[in-house]
Order: sequence, then C-alpha cells, then structure tokens
Amino acid sequence: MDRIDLRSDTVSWPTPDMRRAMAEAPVGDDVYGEDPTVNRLEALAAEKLGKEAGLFVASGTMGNLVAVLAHCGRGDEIILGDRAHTHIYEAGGISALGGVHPRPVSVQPDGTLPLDAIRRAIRPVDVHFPRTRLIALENTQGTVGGIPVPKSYIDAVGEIAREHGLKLHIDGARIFNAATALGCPVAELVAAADSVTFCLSKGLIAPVGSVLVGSRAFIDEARRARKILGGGMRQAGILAAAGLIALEKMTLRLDEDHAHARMLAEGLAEMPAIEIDPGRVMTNMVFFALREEAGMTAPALAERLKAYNIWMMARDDRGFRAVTHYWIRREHIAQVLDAIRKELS
Ligand code: TLP
Repeated sequence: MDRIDLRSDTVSWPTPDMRRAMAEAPVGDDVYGEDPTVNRLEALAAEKLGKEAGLFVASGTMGNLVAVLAHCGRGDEIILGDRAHTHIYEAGGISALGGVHPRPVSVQPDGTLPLDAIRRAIRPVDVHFPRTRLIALENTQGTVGGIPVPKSYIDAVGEIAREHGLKLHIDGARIFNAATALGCPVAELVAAADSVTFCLSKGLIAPVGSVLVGSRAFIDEARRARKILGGGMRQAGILAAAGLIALEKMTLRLDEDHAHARMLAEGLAEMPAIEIDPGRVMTNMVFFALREEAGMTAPALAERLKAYNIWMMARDDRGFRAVTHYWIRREHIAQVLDAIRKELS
C-alpha cells in the first residue's frame, strides 16, 4: 500500500498473489451455480466454520441482511446489541427491506449482551407484540474495541435460543481474529450458531466479499434473498479467487496484526497526553483518546498525521480507533508512535 492506513482493515489492498489468482480464476455463471471458484470458496468456508453450506455475498452488510431475511419474516423481531454493526451501521436495512423489528440490548464492555437481558427481551406470545425470531451476536465486537467473545458465552446464548425456538446468527465480520485471539478453532467457536457471516475483505484483505454459512436449507433460502437484493453475481469467481487465498492463508497470520496492535497500544500508553487501557487491546483494534492536555482535538491530530503519510480515524472529538492489518508492519508502528509523540510534544 502507498500509505500507513490505520483507519480500518477494510482499506487493505489485495496481495500480488491474489491479483494473479483473480486473473487466472476458472469461472462460470454463479446464478446457475456453475462458477467453480465460487463453489470452491463456499464449500471451503462451510467446512472451516463447521456448517453445511456457504453463500458468497458482496459485503458483510449484505451477508447480515440476507441472513436476517432468510431467518425472519415481516413483523418478526431480532434481539441484537445496541452497539452492534447491524443496528448502527447497516443503514437500517433489516427494517427498511425486511420489515424486521430490532430489539436492542445493551452491549457490555466485554462484548456480550447480558444473558438475563436477552431472556427478558424474548416476547411472550401476545397479539400486541412482534414475534421474536432471532438473536444476533457480533464477534469480535467492534464498537467496544474489537473484543473477542468466548465460546462459553456463545454456547450459553445458543442454549437460550434453542429453549425458545429461536435462531442464532453471528456477525463474524472478524471471526477469525476472535478465534485467533481466543486460541479456539473457529468451527468450535461458532458451533452454537445457526448462521455466521464473515468478511474476506477486512483482516483477510481480499478486495471484495463475505461468506454466509449455515445449514443447506438455510443457505437455499438465503440464496433466494440474495437474488431479491440483486446480489446474484455472474462470473464472480474472479472475486472468489482472492477470497480463497484470504481463507486459506490470511487466516493463519492474524496474530501478527494483534501483536502490532498491542505494540501500538503499549507505545501510546507511555504518552502522558493519551488515555488508553492496553489490556483491552485483544485483537487488531486500538481505541484511545486524547486528554485535555494534548491541546488539540482528535480530528486535528488526524489531519496533521497525513503529513507523515499516516491515516487514522477520529471517532469523535477526542477518540481514535486504529486498526492493524497485513500492510501495517512492525516498522510502521514505530513511525506512527514517533509522529504522534512529535505532534503532541
Ligand atoms: N465495519 C466497517 C465500518 O462500517 C464501521 C469498519 O471499518 O469496521 N460487521 C462488522 C462487525 C463490521 O465491522 C462491518 C464493517 C460490517 C459488518 C459490514 O461489512 P461491509 O463493510 O463489508 O459491509
């Protein structure tokens, strides 16, 4: 990449290997189910996540929306985090296009939704109420700092879902980061879920795409929902070819990104004008804030860092989120720390 870009892992460019694989990918018409590269990607994704089938979709947002459309009907309700990506950053798609009612539950600092709050949110049968159909979790939970949510918690939510005849979906945009941080095989981590979306285009750095996995019957339904949304792509093997490399190779190196995030956090913690808890940096996200004594706002610092070819995203007046990925190397972390130290001194 041509800059040190910590705004997100979504900004990462594909590797030369990926570009080569894309150019050479065998293709067919995926709406006819005839694209061999897409078929390989969907099968591999399902196998890795321990589910029966997979569906290649254009984005994480589309994966979550298609999942909700396949699980729920109009007027049904979904229990999800009040700071979940699906609730905040997906343009209200589940309501706008699915007629699905969100029932937000407060996301805790450890990325979980309290189990008793989930239980309380499940509607009794009553003509006045929407029908609860689905519980959705996010892993890693982005808005609280990329916190990995452990298998024991997901299993407990799965138990509640089963008791009440509900389905469990996981927005696993960064599920491989979670699995790496927890040292838990990804299939075990999501065993209790009926469906999982994960992204190829974040820490796994493919240029485009996500995969939704679940039972074969669920994926058949999801394929229909994807068609309704105009997401039936044709020679999509061109994109899936990069996704295969993402899934086969990039899932194996995420601990490097996590180590770089920790390195950044530890360096920032030594600066008096910065507020950070390095203990909360568990995957590839670093949340920190400028104290009053920094003498400048986060957007102002972000602007100044561009002079060093460093791009970072201010979350508000004081707060930042920095995200490490494949193109952020050890020496870049030192450069970022030097630049911030200089600007704040
Ligand atoms: N997240 C983006 C922004 O939209 C905030 C980012 O830079 O982190 N689930 C989660 C947990 C996500 O973080 C994102 C993207 C999505 C879903 C949506 O994925 P895309 O962008 O592929 O639609």
